[in-house]
Amino acid sequence: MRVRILYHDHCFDGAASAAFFSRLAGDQFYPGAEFCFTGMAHKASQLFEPELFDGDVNAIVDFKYSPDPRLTWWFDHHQSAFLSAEDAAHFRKDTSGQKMFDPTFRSCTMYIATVAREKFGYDPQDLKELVEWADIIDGAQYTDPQEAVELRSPATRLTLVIEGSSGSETVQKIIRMMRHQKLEEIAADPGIQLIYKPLYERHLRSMDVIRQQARFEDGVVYFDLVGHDLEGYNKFIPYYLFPQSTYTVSVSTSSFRTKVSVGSNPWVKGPLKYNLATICERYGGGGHPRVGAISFPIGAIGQARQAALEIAAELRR
Ligand SMILES: [Mn+2]
Repeated sequence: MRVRILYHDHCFDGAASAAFFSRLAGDQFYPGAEFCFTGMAHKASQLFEPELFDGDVNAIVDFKYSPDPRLTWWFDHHQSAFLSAEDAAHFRKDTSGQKMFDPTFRSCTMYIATVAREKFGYDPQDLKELVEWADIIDGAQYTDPQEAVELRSPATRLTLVIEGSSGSETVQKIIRMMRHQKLEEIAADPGIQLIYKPLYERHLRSMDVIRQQARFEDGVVYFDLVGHDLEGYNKFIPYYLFPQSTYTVSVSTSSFRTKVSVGSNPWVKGPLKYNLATICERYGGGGHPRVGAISFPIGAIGQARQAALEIAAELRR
């Protein structure tokens, strides 16, 4: 029996969701199953190639819905969970009881853990730390920008590795470790340390670059990282540098896309004026009310910059 798990790649919550779901699946439903993981990224072209669903059981966690009949399980908490109105209608007709969506959860890991406990009576005590940290990280519940940026806890150091490592191999190694090991142990693993060190240097460099590039005006921090190869920078750096800011808009590039990121300062108290997922959806992107993104094709830098400038102008109003 092979269980294929598609998860949101380069995201702590995506990795933790994959680890938690694989434990639920192995302990409660498919004993002895072999788990295979596939990291999913938002991109401008087709998301789900048909050959992705190659398991006896196929699951998607912390990522968009697919109407593919081979999909067995689905858990997501993103406001923009459906690629189309047809997909949303397809989900509403589902009768399996194994496709679940609740955008009120701060993290998909907490969502899966809650459903596992309430619906399936599964409550693994050894994964409590993982679930709590996923909720802090994905829900931006850090005490202050220092906690998020200075990387003093194992979970924040692992976040740097998960967000910054190239390819999916390292993230999948971490997912397999998350199934049974403490975060402290994983972060201290010599193989993970080897990847962490250069990423930490890059993290420090990204702070310098953002400090140089950023323009702060009417509550909005705007910066352009095109040419700096810094996609996956720590998204709390702008609020560490500009604690009085409310929103961040940035443009960055990677090997497979040009990305506009739109975020809000989690330490600003009270409701925000704009829903960032809704703004990003207008440009073909999505996310959550307080953080969103838009993916453009490689090379579509002009188009991405125009969208970013328009959004920054809107947020300054
Ligand atoms: Mn998530």
